[in-house]
Amino acid sequence: MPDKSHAVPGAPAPEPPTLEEPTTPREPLEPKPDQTGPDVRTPSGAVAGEDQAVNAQQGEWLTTSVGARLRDTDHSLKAGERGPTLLQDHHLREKITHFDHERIPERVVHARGAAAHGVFTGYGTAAEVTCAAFLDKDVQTPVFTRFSTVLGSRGSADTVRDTRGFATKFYTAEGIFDLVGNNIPVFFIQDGIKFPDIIHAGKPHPDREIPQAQSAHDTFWDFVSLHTEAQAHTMWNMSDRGIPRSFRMMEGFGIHTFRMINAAGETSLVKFHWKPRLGVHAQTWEEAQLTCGFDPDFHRRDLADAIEAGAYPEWELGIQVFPDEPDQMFAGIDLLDPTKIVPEELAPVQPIGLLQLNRNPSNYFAETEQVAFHPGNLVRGIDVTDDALLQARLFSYIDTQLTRLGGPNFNQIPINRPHAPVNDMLRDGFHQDAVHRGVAPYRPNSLDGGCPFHASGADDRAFVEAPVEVAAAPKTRAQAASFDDHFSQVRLFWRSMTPIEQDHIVLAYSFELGKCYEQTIKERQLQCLANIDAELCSRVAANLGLPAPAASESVPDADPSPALSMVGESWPVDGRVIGVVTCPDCPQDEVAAIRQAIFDAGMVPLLIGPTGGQLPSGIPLQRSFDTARSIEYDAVLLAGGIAAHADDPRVALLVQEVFRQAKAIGAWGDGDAALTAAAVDAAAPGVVVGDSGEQVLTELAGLLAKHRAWERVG
Ligand code: HDE
Repeated sequence: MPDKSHAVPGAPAPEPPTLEEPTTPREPLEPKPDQTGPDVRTPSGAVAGEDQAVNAQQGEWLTTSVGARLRDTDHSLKAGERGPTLLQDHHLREKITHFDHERIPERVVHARGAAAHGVFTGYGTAAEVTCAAFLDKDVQTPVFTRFSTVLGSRGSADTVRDTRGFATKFYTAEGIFDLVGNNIPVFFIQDGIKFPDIIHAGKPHPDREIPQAQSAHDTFWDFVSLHTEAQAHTMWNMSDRGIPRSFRMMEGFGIHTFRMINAAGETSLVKFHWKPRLGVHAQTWEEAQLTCGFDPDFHRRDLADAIEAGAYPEWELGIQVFPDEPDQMFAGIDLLDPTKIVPEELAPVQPIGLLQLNRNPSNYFAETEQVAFHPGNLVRGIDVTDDALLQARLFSYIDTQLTRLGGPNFNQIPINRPHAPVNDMLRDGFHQDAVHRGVAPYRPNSLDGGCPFHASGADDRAFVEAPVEVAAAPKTRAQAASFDDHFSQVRLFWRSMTPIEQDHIVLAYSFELGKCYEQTIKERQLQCLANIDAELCSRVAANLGLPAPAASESVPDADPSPALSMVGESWPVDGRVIGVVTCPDCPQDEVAAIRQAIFDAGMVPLLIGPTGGQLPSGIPLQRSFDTARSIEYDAVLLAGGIAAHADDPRVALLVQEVFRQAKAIGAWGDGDAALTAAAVDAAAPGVVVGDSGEQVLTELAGLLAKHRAWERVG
């Protein structure tokens, strides 16, 4: 049987370390096989070579930042062994000074993130609506995707209830296209001028700076209950979409309506969607809370581990297409209102390409932290609309990098460098990496031979600003009446949920409002819920111990959209994590066989034993009864032979939590003794008991494809 122990991801280095401190000088180690940096480009987009090591540390000796070799970096230069440090110690000063400035400001929003490199392949199916070359059939474009939470600081936990960012940088041959979206298709506000307000309300209170990375507090609910256009986004947040199981199992949305332009110059309005191949899945609220303590890095670990294990996450990019009518409405929905969706039943999502993430970054700071997205990074064939939220974003993203990345040359940082030739007339500034030539960075000029020239000719591949009409209208700080309905789509969402999803929404509102201090804020939000749905309102009100108000507005009904539900289908199980509870007394050949079968099914086995170390057969244990916790596993298998440990309270806790979380549980041989000891019903939905491990695993994988055995808790 081939040894697949390497396939359990998480090793910190490409080679196992030696016990003794190494003493033989050598070149720096290569990164691990799953890791890579950005393609090596010059600041102006030219190919600089294949070897990414040219950007990494060089040689076998420790040096200063300017290459002088050092004999000692452990002792300051002093007047005698016990004397004062000398000011002339340039190495000490350089080392400490650089350290003092290692931190840069974190992103004001989306500070907490994780990213991966990958490739996007066009299907060619968008040619009717856009001339964007990267969407042509079989064109492959390198990409870098960063996922994030919105509210938390850079060091906050991954599994808080929040919106997730889903930003992709496409390094196309026609320049960079950034699709900077979220995992929720509607936004809190209809006009970007209110962004500081919603973010100030969601961030920790300014007096005590609590709570971190959460919306369960007074200022958040104060704002969204007064500012009712936020109710749609808030409902999505309270649904299971707010606590994803994995970045790999999230949809993504461009939110705004964009304009596409085809080769004939015709325009269409579109909305972007990312559809994950693994389906859309969530943690339970209990899991999300446990995970914040047990593994605050759960989502970034999951993404990196999956890529390291070869379970490359994939999403199909799709578009909803609408005619570019002067009113920019579709089926009565204002396409410029980013708090509204167009249900997929009214405008199907048409697939236009495939994203695969297949390489982990080799340096978090250089890549994930320094990547700078900008919704104004557009390519020929894709343009913006007048959505007032998008318009404000077009200003913000460049502006924020000036502080965050320390000057105007952030596009020259390796991760931000385009893969298309850059010939701008921007010059100088902090951290200028390009060495421009010529004397005339202005137009028109004759001294530099007139360079650079405007694009011209029949096929100049220049960016197209669609010549859409702008209505002559008085200047005003106002918005259209078509933005005024704040509740009907929230009701649509609620009524599109299955009963179990509705239960979770009720619990989420109850938890969040229950954490508020001020009664009036709870009452005001209950009034919003009353306008959305009377049953939702009365259930939350009952949990809060408050009366349920009657609706204060008459809200039009809309047909439910089944596409919004996350429950009911089967999905691939690639990269899912199976915890196998085992022990030295279990038949070793059975454990080895099940471990191999899990690998063969494209999943990752984590073997859990009474202690760390390895089993008598040499199979390594990844977890002990002390370090294992339910939240890590998508399903758990109880090995035959485990009966001797069935009464261990740590095993019982694991089994009970996994059971409560509606996850699949399997037991073979006498493994079911652990079910009995945990008082778990072996006949309950989602529990599989059998003689053969392989047969139990097959059934377990079938259950896992549906994500959870909801009927167990429904
Ligand atoms: Fe952002 N947003 N945003 N945003 N946003 C930022 O840009 C902003 C909005 C989104 O992984 C910042 O480089 C304003 C909508 C993502 O690096 C900042 C407004 C959507 C990311 C900023 C919005 C997003 C950001 C912070 C209202 C979904 C993370 C650092 C007009 C379609 C990108 C930075 C990454 C980041 C401003 C609204 C998504 C300050 C002013 C709507 C995924 O520029």
